Amino acid sequence: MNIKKSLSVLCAGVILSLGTQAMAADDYKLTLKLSHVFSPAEQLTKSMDLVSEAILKKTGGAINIQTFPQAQLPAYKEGVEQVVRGAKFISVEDPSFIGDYVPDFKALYAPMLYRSFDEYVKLVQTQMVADMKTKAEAQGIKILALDYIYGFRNLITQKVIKTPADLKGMKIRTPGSKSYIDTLSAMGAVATPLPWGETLSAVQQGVVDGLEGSEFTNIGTKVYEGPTKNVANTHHILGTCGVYISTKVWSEIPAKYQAIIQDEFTKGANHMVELLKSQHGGVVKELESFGVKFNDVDGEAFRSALAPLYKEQKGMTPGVFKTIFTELDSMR
Ligand code: X3X
Repeated sequence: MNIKKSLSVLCAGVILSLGTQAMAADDYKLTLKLSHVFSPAEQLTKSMDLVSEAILKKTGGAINIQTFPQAQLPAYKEGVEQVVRGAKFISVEDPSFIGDYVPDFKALYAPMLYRSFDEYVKLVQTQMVADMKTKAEAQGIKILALDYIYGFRNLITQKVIKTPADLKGMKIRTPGSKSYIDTLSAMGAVATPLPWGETLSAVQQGVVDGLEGSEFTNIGTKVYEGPTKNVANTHHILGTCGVYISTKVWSEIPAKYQAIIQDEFTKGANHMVELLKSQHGGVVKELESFGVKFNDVDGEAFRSALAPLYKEQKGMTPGVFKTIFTELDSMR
């Protein structure tokens, strides 16, 4: 076959394959199940629904993300396991649950690091966190977002808490990750891990003496209706969720749809951060109208009680905490 003919055959082949890919992309359909533990009234739930709707619309119906709140599907550690197993599944959990795969995320989610939402938002845009995301991908986890911030977590109890000594012997409910258990234990409490779905009944029945969570959790799940009317402003953890999908599933999504998915989850997080920053003052006033009382705490006493948690744990990048503190100091 002469060169001219072989070139035209080659071009025809390329056009055909591009055409097939284009057709494949146009015929492409994917349904993903998105799981989280938040309640219908909480902004995280609303934001996930808004993002999913936007993605369905902008992909012309190709990417259908079905959202499942309140742990209707596997959540917490089990939700992340679904992602690692390559399920057509999106897990929305805080970064401590990724810490089981990439320990540096436990450092990112360590207690009393951040003074504002913005500090955390800036930190997750640094090269340090980009490197952490690359490590997560090596474990099969594609991270689409890390900053669905739902507020600083404070102590929510019947008894007024001001110092670590006030927490002695008190059973405080936490989510099940080691980060929370270590944090509340270091603060002086008896950390008592429970899924959110069992938490309010455990408080009502006196199984636990209190819990910890943000004002948005307090108002959104009606914690304030129970006996725990005192909030101690420890700001011990910045509650935030990431959005995680299997790298295998992600790699099979056509690039044009990947771009839309990534863009919408990024925009969704930015929207939620700005909305909750603007809403916090009003939520505090609303909780006070329901009889909730807020008190400041001995911040220095809690900070020194938590200091041992800044010691690098097994598998963490050497100097990871030093890098975090340096980045945060550069913002202040
Ligand atoms: O993994 C996502 C969160 O860290 C879960 O925190 P949790 O179990 O205290 O739930 C927060 C509530 O707002 C859920 O309604």
